[in-house]
Amino acid sequence: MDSAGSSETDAPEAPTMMSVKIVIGGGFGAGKTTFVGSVSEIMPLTTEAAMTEASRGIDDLESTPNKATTTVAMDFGRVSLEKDLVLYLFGTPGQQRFWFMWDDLVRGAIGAVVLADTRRLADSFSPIDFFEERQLPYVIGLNCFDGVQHHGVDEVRDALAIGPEVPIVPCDARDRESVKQTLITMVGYAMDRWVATHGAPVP
Ligand SMILES: Nc1nc2c(ncn2[C@@H]2O[C@H](COP(=O)(O)OP(=O)(O)OP(=O)(O)O)[C@@H](O)[C@H]2O)c(=O)[nH]1
Ligand SMILES: [Mg+2]
Repeated sequence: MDSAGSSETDAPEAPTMMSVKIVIGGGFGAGKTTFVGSVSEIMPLTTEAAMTEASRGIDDLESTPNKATTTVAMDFGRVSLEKDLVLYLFGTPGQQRFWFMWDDLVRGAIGAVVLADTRRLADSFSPIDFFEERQLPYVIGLNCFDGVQHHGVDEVRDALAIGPEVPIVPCDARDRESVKQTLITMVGYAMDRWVATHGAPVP
């Protein structure tokens, strides 16, 4: 082998950067915008609109009395998990009248986090159905409002009627490390699902 050839071979390979899209879903006020904002390395794009008197009686504000805004289109953020893996996060709107956006938001995603407020678990049914219908891998992030987990992981699994394979991760949407751990679980689960379905490593 000539010297020119060998120097080419010896040159360290530049790491291949991989970027993936993840959707953050969940019921109204489950903490989706907070989740994206606390982990994003860029100033998150948000589409918050003030909640008006007109929403009283339609939106359940009992569990989040200080909530003054709601997402009307999406949240967008970016976080690097490893030096060669970048996640693009798309938070969905929680109010049912904006759910027509969800079909566009999930396009191209490798998986989803369903944020659940354990005081209002029933709000998670529709998001779970949505991701199951589309066969998109999802994990449940149990957002512990006020640091309290009102139900254990097994209770939540029973209540939501989800299989034993779906990871349920207690988290705090306001805490960057906690959000990061939830995302790591999501990516690992999506990769496992890929291997199980395709019988081959993730490309
Ligand atoms: N105490 C506590 N408050 C939280 C937590 N996560 C979110 N919040 C608060 O709960 C409220 C709702 O949070 P958002 O992040 O706007 O919820 P969302 O799911 O994006 O809401 P929509 O887009 O309207 O569906 C805000 O006032 C947050 O500050 C949490 O883990 N603990
Ligand atoms: Mg929001």
